[in-house]
Amino acid sequence: MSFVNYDQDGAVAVITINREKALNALNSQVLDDLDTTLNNVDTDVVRCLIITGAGPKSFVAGADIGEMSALTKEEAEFFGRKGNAVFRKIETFPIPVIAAVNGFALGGGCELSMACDIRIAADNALFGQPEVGLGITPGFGGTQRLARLIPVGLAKQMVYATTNIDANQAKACGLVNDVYPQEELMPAAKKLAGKIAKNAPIAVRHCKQAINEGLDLNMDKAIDLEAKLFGGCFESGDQKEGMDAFLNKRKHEPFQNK
Ligand code: DAK
Repeated sequence: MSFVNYDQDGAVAVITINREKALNALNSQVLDDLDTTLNNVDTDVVRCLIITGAGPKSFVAGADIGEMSALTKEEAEFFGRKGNAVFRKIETFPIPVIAAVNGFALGGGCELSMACDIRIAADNALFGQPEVGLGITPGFGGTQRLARLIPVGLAKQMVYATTNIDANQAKACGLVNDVYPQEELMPAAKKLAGKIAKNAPIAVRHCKQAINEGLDLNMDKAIDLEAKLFGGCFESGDQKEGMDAFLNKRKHEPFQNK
């Protein structure tokens, strides 16, 4: 049995962390299942992924505290590396990934959402990094990605004081793009994913790479990276079709990913 469901509908696929009884907490098996699921995504066909949690209450309530409680230093390091490798796989996944945050996004759950390109939330979402209350530091990127996504003082308060923020506060500080009533979250996520999937896939992938890698570079290097990725779109069928359609005042044909 897998703790991760995968549902593909054309160019959009939904990954659901499915361990509802434990509020979708991430144990080793969930991380392994997530890794395997990601490895099996057919990125020739799928153009946008959505990650969400099973049930109405929780996206992911963190790493599994029961499993972590008994770890030795070496095992904890291994567990941390496993989680970080999966989260990094999501962050660098060739196609965009949307987190549809449907409730608790605590600890590893907040961190999972931050590894995604875009976060949207249901109005019951709650974001936080409660780790220091458990005697540990955030270990799946929480000290790094949070401070890059929201004002650093607020990130520090969330991490040092374990202050949680609700969906509206998350929107106000830019952690999520939009907030929806619970029942509207997945339709909204699919609509957004569909919009992304309709655009030229090679160009979208290159944009993801340019933005993510560019953020770690100085502006001269970042612009150089952008130029390379811009050039990389040319001579593709989709570039020719997109521009030809504009010049001839017609709607472009569906992009072909080539
Ligand atoms: N782990 C394991 N089980 C969890 C869980 C978690 N994080 N969160 C909830 N559950 C389980 C509960 O134990 C309970 O199980 P049963 O008792 O029914 O068997 C079930 O889910 C329902 O939870 P509650 O009964 O507590 O539900 P409530 O609505 O009353 O409360 C809650 C919901 C989300 C407020 C509460 O469950 C809660 O506070 N959960 C823990 C949240 C949390 O502290 N999350 C952060 C976990 S620490 C690192 C790598 C990774 C990490 C750190 C370091 N390194 C390598 C350095 C990551 C750390 C974390 O994510």
